[in-house]
Amino acid sequence: MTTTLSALQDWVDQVAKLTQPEDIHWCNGSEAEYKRLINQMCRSGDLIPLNEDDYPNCYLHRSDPSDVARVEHLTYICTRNEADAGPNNHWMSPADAHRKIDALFEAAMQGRTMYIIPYCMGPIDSPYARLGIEITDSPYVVVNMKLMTRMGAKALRRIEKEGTFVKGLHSTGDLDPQRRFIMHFPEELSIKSIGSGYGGNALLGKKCHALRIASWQARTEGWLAEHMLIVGVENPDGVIHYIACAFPSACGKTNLAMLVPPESQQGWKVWTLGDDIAWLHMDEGGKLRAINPEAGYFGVVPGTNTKSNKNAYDMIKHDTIFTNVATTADNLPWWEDKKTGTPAFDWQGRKYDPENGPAAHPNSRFTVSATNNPSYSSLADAPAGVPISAVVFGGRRKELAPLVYEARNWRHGVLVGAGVASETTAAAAGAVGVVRRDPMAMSPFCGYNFGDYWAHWLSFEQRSKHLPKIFHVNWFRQDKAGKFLWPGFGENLRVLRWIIERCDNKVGAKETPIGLMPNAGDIDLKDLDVSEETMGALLSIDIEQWQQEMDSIGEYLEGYGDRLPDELWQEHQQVVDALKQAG
Ligand code: OXD
Ligand code: MN
Repeated sequence: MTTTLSALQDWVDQVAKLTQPEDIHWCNGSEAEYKRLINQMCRSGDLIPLNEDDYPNCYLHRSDPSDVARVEHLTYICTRNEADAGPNNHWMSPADAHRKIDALFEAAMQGRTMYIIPYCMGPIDSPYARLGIEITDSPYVVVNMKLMTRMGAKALRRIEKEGTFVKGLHSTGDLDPQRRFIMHFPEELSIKSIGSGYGGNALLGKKCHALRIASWQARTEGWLAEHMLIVGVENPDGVIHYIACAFPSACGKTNLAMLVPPESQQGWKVWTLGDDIAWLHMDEGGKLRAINPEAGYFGVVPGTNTKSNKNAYDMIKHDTIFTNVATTADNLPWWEDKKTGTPAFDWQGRKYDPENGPAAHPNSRFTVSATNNPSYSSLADAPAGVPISAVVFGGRRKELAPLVYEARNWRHGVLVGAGVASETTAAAAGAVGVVRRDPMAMSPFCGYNFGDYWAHWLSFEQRSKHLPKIFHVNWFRQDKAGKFLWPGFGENLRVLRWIIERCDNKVGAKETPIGLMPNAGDIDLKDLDVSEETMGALLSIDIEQWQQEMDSIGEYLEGYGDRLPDELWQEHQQVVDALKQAG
């Protein structure tokens, strides 16, 4: 397979000249190709087959121990004008970035096969989908891209028809962290990544294309590319509301997207459309419609058990690639909180010794096709996507943020999103558990200046009277002794139900300085071990703490100088004034 598109062929030739691969393989995306690469990697030791009886077609990949997470400090947005990348990104001029990274790509593929992966982000026939080509020397990337995207011949045909595609060049290089960079050139719709095989750094369709480059494209084309799950919540009458939720990495997006309703919530069902990324377009009626650009999940494994996420637990029992989990003596994958089995070998393949830390890496991952998921919604493949009733922001906060509150209107909702903060997790290299600002959960992923991004969000208000309502949730609030106040997981459905009732104007709410909150008794607590008193604590707001929070948000927003839209300041002032009055 080669191509009729000369721009593509020229680029492939240029890359081959620079990187000097031994072979070139155009991926067609077939099952046979997938199997062949899997077998090849089993022979080379890149993959280890897992217990075929209990985990059929499942494989383990052990990465280099220095290459286990996204590397935000080595991730750059390379725009001609530094201010366009904004204080939220590391910046390098395109000329310097190309020079620096091309030097690392020189002869990088010697002795290796160069794979050309045509892929489509979004349903293949969707007008909202966008195309890309990833060139890589990693067969691990190819098989992961096969599970995560619509990859192969059909995507290539659409690329040849449209002529436009995002160019992604990747090599695992020598895995030396000193020679590792993830560079984005939004003005050129291109990405260059070297020195890492980790998902977020190497599967270029995901964070690099579907968020950083797409967010830039989305601004110029009038849509939004967001770090959001998409879920359909079906009530006992069969009516489904679709909700898009933005939480920072490893804050439970996959769990919420695959929520299993508890027994007390008879008749409710939850359908998964996506667990990480949503592209939101406005339709002719002014409704926001969402597609999930991805076709698979790259999820955090530890903590997955039959109670926390039964769907995910079952979904990863077959046709799954595991990265950096531990194994048991009978070669089953094992991870902390799996609640069954014991580890024999840790994620680095050493005999398990608790002295060496957790058996599975805290950011160990599964890669799996979305169709494996028992709660998969076939609308995930619908070209027109689904209409969104509510947008929900959230973070991991021990204190301060109540279980749920609603923004007064779209503008206020943009401020609520801009103020999101969360404790850091193992999904990115660096300290864990430190509170940091993560506006719209997009801090590591917005491909341009956040000031311009908020202005873009605000601009939707002028375009429609039918925008979704905006909410904020916090599943992670703790008491003084460090105990979680809310049980989370399946019980989160109770909060989603309140959100839906608000969208349908079926329930009232209490006005507070930070937004609208549930009245006592409006969140169903039937058969739940949460007392009225605990619920009171979950829904309490501490005026003094919130005043400090607004000061801290204000200081953060000031960092965006004159790129910050005035409307956001006005919204900020409104909350500050309301808190003053209440205090
Ligand atoms: C992810 C992340 O892998 O957000 O989804 O880091
Ligand atoms: Mn994510």
